[in-house]
Amino acid sequence: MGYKGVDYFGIDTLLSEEERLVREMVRDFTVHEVLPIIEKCNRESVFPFHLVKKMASLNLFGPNLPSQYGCAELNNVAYGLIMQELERGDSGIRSFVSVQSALVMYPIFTFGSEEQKRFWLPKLASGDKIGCFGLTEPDFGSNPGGMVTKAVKADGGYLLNGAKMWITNGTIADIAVVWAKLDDVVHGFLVEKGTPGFSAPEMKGKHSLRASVTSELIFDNVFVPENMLLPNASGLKSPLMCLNQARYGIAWGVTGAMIACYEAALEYAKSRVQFGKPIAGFQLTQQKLVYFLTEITKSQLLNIQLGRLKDRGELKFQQVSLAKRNNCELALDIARQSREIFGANGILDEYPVLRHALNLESVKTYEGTHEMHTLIIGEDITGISAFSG
Ligand code: TGC
Ligand code: FAD
Repeated sequence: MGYKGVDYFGIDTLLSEEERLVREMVRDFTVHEVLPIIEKCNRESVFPFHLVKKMASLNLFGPNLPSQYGCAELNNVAYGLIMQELERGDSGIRSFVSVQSALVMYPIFTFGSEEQKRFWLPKLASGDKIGCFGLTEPDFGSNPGGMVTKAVKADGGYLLNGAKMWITNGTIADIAVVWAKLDDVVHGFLVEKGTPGFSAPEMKGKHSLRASVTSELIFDNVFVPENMLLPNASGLKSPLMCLNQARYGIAWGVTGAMIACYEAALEYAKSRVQFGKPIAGFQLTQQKLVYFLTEITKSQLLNIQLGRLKDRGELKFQQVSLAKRNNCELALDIARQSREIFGANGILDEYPVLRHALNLESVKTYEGTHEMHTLIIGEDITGISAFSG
């Protein structure tokens, strides 16, 4: 019998048949294509590039975008389930799909001209082109509105100068969605790999997300033709709208990482004997396992409602913040405590728990730190901004 997942509350009954089928398909992909290779990729710090075409063949890129652009046109719950199953494998694989879908295809779909959509979306959906999203700068992470990357009008286009940092997929991307100020207003630009003055060196030395490419983007008088400006993006709100899509996927994704850690810890606890009995028989171990299952179940219910709200067009960005904040915090805690159940064995890459814990350090940080989401929700419920001053 195939892998059944964790479903303590019969949450499957809340899913449509199509949603379950999509989940099973990606579950199968993770079992057969990701889990057998991921520890090696992590150890060697390489992204498994050969999976790109396989993921494209399963329609995993931009899966909630319209079929006229080569996408699967699934609902947002199915999209979330895709993220959950991918991150049960590794946060780096989910990151790749998040960036391609939520941070590259979504902005082109939402802010692009019809010509840009027709040209880029089918190529990104088929994995023939890879994208990245450049918002964060060396001196502006939580506060992207302070960005100093700048575009100035030039004959037939724009000249771009500045630098981005911590950009997932940067080095392997064919196209970068870059946010820069033009006359002091944030705009989105599409910058192609190989454009003179544009380079994307890979950042090395990461203890986290090792199976994912992270890069700098450097713009030294890069000429961007007029038709590569995203015509319908204007102001910081435009990149922030993209972040909502990615944060939504992360809320679902990290539930997959929680499930991976819980299942590994449960299996280990039942077989590891100390003081004459399996460690699963000690109350303190059971307390941890019950805590993991409880938080997994709560996050699954949160995600479903999040998805249903999104499908009805009723989702507020502050609700996305609440789910991203909560689920990332819990996932990291579950991964760390799972590692403890393994004792010394927990530091070996024979088991997935420390890899997930280290990955989740990034996932809790990117797409808005825990503190940023606290302040976003805090502002929403009090009406008072506490970001500065
Ligand atoms: P603020 O004045 O609050 O907002 C400007 C305008 O935008 C509106 N807004 C949003 N709209 C849609 N979605 C959101 N999430 C929005 N947040 C704010 C806001 O209402 C306002 O609209 P209007 O009509 O009044 O103009 O802007 P601020 O400069 O004070 O900043 C707000 C803050 C701190 C919340 C924001 O900058 C923020 O979210 N900071 C965190 C930065 C972040 O998350 N960066 C992520 C980079 S990308 C990444 O990490 C990819 S990881 C990839 C992977 O998966 O591998
Ligand atoms: P800082 O903003 O310097 O924050 C440092 C600390 O100060 C944090 O704890 C923060 O919460 C706290 N802090 C800051 N301001 C306040 C405040 N007002 N009140 C209280 N506390 C505060 N970015 C992209 O644009 N594209 C990508 O593809 C991308 N991929 C990434 C991949 C990885 C592996 C990582 C690690 C990051 C990635 N990022 C990406 C960048 C990520 O979004 C930023 O790291 C994140 O937004 C935080 O910014 P920072 O690291 O500069 O931290």
